[in-house]
Amino acid sequence: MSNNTTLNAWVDECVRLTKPESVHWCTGTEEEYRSLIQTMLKDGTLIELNQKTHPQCYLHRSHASDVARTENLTFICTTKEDDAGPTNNWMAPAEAKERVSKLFEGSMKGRTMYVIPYLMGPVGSKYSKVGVEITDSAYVAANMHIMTRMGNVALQHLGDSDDFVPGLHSLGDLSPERRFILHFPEEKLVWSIGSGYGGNALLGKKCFALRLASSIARQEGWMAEHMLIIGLEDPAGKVTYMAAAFPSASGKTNLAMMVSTLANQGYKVWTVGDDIAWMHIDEEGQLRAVNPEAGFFGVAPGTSTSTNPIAMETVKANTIYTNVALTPAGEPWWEGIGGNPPEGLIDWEGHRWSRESGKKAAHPNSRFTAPARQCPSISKQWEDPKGVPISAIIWGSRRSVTVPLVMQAFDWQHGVFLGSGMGAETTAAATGAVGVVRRDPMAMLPFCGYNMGDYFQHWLNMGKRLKNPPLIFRVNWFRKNKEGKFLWPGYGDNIRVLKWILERIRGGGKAQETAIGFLPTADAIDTDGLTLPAGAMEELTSVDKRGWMIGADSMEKFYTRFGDRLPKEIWEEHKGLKTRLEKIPG
Ligand code: OXD
Ligand code: MN
Repeated sequence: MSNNTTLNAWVDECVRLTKPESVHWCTGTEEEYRSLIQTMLKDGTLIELNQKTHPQCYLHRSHASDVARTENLTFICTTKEDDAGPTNNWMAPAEAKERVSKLFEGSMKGRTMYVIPYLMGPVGSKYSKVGVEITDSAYVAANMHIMTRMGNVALQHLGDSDDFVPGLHSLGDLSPERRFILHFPEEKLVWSIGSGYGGNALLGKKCFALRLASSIARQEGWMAEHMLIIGLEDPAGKVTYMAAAFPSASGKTNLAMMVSTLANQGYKVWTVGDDIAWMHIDEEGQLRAVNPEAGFFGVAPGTSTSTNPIAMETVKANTIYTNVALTPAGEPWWEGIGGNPPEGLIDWEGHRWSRESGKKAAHPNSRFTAPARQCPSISKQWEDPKGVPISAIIWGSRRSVTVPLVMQAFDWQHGVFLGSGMGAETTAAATGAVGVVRRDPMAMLPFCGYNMGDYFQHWLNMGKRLKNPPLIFRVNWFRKNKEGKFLWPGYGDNIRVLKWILERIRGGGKAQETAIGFLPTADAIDTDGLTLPAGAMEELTSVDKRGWMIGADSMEKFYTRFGDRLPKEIWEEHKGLKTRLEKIPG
């Protein structure tokens, strides 16, 4: 029980509905975390990893059909369908409650109900908000310990206010047929049943901090975005902060923890957040960002001491691994960790792995959950209650063709247009086909809790309120040549692109004005010490007229779906792009 009557009443209501055997109010202490781990080690939910090499690290294997976000089973439940918009699945609130309360009825029989008050955002920040998750999964409770500031600290922040986001979660029977992730923005409520997967079940993350928060932010005049936050330190020691939106599993954690290959020149990256940014305009008209989370829920495959040494350090201790493979030495293993798979490897489903099977040993969306505070590159400012001042906004996605390495928007409105029309190749972070290009505006397609036409308008309005709006950029580390080879080395060398962005922020950096935006000239990016294929920089900094024309057609189809809820400024920018492209000879 808490001292908050509204909260107690809601918990009672959930107890009546789900009928748990017992109720545990989480306090957020270390002892509580340890006892959750012990419970799961006993019932087989967790496997202890090698405690010598990976102290306090554990492996969880999920149900084989519960390994990623399920966008098709995720709904925005608003009274009017149009308020959810054409990009969200919609269900009327009454129908959603009626259908899904039946699934919650008695769903926690024989189970412990965990009540988890949690704070999204730094302690003591006026930007932070409280959520309370009720769950019957100890795995979820333990992950919430890492991902949020939870327990008493959240109750203290809440006091006797009723301003908290309740979220009811039950594993149900884990069947995809009875799985629903429901958001009620008008009530500020989440209901999730049938999945234990992070993005579906850790309700502070995508459900609250993005879907509901994006809708709350629009009403309150701020922004909740699917963005990492980094500080770029220059040779003089000055740090400039940037926020970057990338679709899921597209290298956000790698960029957030980048080890700069220009460290010898004095350029270094500090991590503030790797997934979500809450951004407010302060009294001076400056955009400031806080990371609402306290941990990283990162994609394991591809992470290695060469691609992301900082992440490898971060996940050495106090980490919960999900769906990675297990070596005979009791260590986690995944594709891309470096070296050959060891003899006797156990795959993510718990079976002996063999190369001949042709199967991946770790699930492509296997994850690590690790505390942010133990990240070697964590910024001194990461818990600053005021947030960090943002000087640049970056859109990025996987595009093997067309999109240049980097480009700068002409102005805020053009930058909003670039974000709104962003094409992205899909990844394993959600169920469904991988590698298909779809429009993923601001990398928020699966996470915007309201009509995206209104969302674009909100972005345009925010720009007008900013004294010095951050410059907006589009990057693409994933461009390939005709032979299918990456044209750009990526990872730590992306610092070279950030250096150009910093130069542009400071009024320098060589650039050419083109039909699609300001592009660096072929010699503008510092490639000192890099060996690139001949002509790579020219290809990476040129305009592919045909590719952009095709892109513009696909944008048009996408924008048309919003009818008159699409801001006229977006149509204006679209027309401007087409007109400029048509003027290019050839
Ligand atoms: C995530 C995602 O887990 O975007 O961050 O899917
Ligand atoms: Mn994400």
